[in-house]
Amino acid sequence: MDERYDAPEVEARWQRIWEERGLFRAGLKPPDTPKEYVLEMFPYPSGAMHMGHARVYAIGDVLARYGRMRGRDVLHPMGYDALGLPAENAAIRDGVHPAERTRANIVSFRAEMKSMGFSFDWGREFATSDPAYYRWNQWFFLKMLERDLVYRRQGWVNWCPVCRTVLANEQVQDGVCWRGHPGVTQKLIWEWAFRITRYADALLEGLDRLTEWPERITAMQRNWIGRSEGAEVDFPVEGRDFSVRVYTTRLDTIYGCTYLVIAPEHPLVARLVAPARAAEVAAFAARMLRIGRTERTAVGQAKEGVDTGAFARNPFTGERVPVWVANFVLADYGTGAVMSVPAHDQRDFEFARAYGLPVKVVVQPPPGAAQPADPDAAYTGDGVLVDSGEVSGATSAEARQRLMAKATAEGFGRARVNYQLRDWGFSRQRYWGTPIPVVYCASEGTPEKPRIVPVPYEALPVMLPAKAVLTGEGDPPLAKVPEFIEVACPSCGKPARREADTMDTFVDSSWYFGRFLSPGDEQLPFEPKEAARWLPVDTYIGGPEHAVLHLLYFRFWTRVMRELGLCTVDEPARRLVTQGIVLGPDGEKMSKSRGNVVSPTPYVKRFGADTTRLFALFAAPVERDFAWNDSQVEGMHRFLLRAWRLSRRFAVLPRAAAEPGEEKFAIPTLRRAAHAALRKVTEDLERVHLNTPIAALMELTNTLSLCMGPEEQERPLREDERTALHEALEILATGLAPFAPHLAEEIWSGLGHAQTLLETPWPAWDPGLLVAESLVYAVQVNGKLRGEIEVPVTATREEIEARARQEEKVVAQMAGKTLRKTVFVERRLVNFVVG
Ligand code: ANZ
Repeated sequence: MDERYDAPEVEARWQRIWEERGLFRAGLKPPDTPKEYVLEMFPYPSGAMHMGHARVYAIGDVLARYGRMRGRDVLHPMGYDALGLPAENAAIRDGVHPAERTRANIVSFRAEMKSMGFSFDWGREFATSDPAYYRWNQWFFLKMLERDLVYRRQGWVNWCPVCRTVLANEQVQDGVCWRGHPGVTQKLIWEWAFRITRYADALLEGLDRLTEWPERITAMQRNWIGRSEGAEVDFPVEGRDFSVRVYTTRLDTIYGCTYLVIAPEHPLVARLVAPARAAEVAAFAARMLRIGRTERTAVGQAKEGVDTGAFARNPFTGERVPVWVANFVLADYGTGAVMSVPAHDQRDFEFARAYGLPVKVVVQPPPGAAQPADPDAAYTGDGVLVDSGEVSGATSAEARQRLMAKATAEGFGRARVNYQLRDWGFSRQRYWGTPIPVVYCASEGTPEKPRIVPVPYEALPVMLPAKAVLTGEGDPPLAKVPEFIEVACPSCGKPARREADTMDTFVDSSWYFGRFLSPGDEQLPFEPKEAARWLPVDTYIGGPEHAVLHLLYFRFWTRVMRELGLCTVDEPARRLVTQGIVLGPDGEKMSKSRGNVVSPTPYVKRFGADTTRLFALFAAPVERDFAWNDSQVEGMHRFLLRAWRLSRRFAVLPRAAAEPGEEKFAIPTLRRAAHAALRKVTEDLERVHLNTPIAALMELTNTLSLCMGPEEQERPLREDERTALHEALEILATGLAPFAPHLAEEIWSGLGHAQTLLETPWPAWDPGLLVAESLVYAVQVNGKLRGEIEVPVTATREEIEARARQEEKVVAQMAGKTLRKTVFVERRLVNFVVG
């Protein structure tokens, strides 16, 4: 039979049928139907979809289709994370307006997704660049302003002195700006921040309940939040009326403190520096500023510093210690100052070595523990205190407690919890983002600090002006659009200026999952009633590169939304699936900027969407990275064609008029194979293992081929054989449905079903068919096969060994020898080792 499988025709036909029947639409089932919200991280609509996208949507689509077949009301939406730097940078290069580029990109991106047969509820689609969307970013901003969750602060940014503009981190490499100018420095500017740190503890505790998130991800979040319990201690500066306040987690080591170090940007630097050292200290601080924080504090970066010439007094010991400034102390962590204990902290140790500062041991490893062997390293563990006045002989833990009590009682120290987590600075000096809805009224406040007036809710959205000149130079683009920037103050009506910064696009992605619930809503970001139905997201799928920022922001935002009464959940997603990264053929992460992008479209055209989807899923387990290689695409295609041909052949096999004698294949074997495959597919889908079910379906196809070999083709089929084959083909189609949905529907309808697979409940396997009654064991003597025994599955090891020893050849081989060992491999073999 040489019928051709016309993938483009078949796929377009089923896509039409699904759409006509509205099978992807959520919320149409009776309200007591269990719900399932399947969400893939929405894409930035670049010019074309690549295999990385194809894979993530294929994973989500399998789960969404499977969920529907399990009878759930499935919400599976799609939209576009359309604002942001790439479109703006491209505009600076080639002059195409970001809005125009985005519109065109969305059209082609959508068409590519549709050609893949993804089961999105297209009626809910939106782009974050729609004013109807970003207006709610502005609404959230105002709500958060009311709650003091938004504030203005000074922050350091990358600054290119040639372009006279602020740069994103990704626009700077080794101090050179993306347009090739060296000398990028740090600049302090006013910016807006969200007070995410207010939720540090809540975000930390919430992680314990995220039992269906990969542990790797929750561990990274825990680290990022970085809760630390310690103490603040004040060291009075000699001859001055102020102190240096340090933060330490090792108060027990304070007798070993031999100097203090403060951050170059610390406001006290200028006040305490000795006049003779002022110039050197200022030069050092200026140089540190140019280097930038990330590079300065990188692991392995040499420790560098200068002496301020000032001294402070250790409040416990009364000892004088010099005060230094160094590169490794961060201005914005703890108090920006550290008490250095070189004997017990590695960084302090290296610094002391470099500058000849004293090292004083105050902690000995606990009795019985190995003594520190390396003279080039600090002993950083807890232990027993020595040379530490009143706490000598105490353990580190006791010492911390007692010293803390004393410091608190005398008022020079106190317990303190710190977090690594920083507030989220979200203003960008960019065009293609959400305008921040405030104006600066010059008639109040001072020219440097004008009054901030929020735009009233009724005046939202503050529209991004269509006309803007994007040069990548000078002031932020919006500051150069007078029609936008010059407004009447909403409060007093006098001339005012709008904020020219726009929002970070992480704002958009922090709550888009809510907007899908009621995308047209004009009263609220989304309807609380819909949130009650659909939230949390049941399975959220995306790349591990979002482990911290996006996933943390979206957890934070959910808590805020709950406080605003929009939803009742405090965690946005129940299960998180992080898929492996698709690498290009060159082994590098697939991305447009690297030029190693493989588009699914040529594969869809040549082999069809089903093959392309199947390959993207079969190539590797969901969470594993893999390099694109199309050698297996043909194999996938052949497998699908084989499955389809089998179903076609079955359709034309003649029926036997009466039962002819002997059966041509073992019906129980076929049925067992089919039900075993169904069970494997079902169980693996539940665990989001998506490559192994495909392997199980391939195996089933092999079994089916054996049953429908050429001989059977000629021979009329007995009715009971037909029934068994029909059932196995149905299971094959069902199992394929989430993965290769078009071909599966084609097989299914060929088997005589009027209803689509999507509307057909997922079947249950018959456990009765899967219990094997007996097992065959190989029996070996010294590794050589001497016989085979068949035993009931219920037999114990002792019974099996006893049976094996009775085998004739075994008896002969073992005669006169001593049994040294019996190797028993469950379900397989018994090996007697004799000598
Ligand atoms: C003295 C000491 C002795 C320290 C010792 C450690 C070991 P975490 O756990 O991250 O909170 N530190 C404090 N503020 C800092 C800053 N702004 N920049 C760089 N380092 C800073 O770490 C707290 C420890 O990091 C503090 O405890 C302090 O060094 C240092 F044997 O104080 B420790």
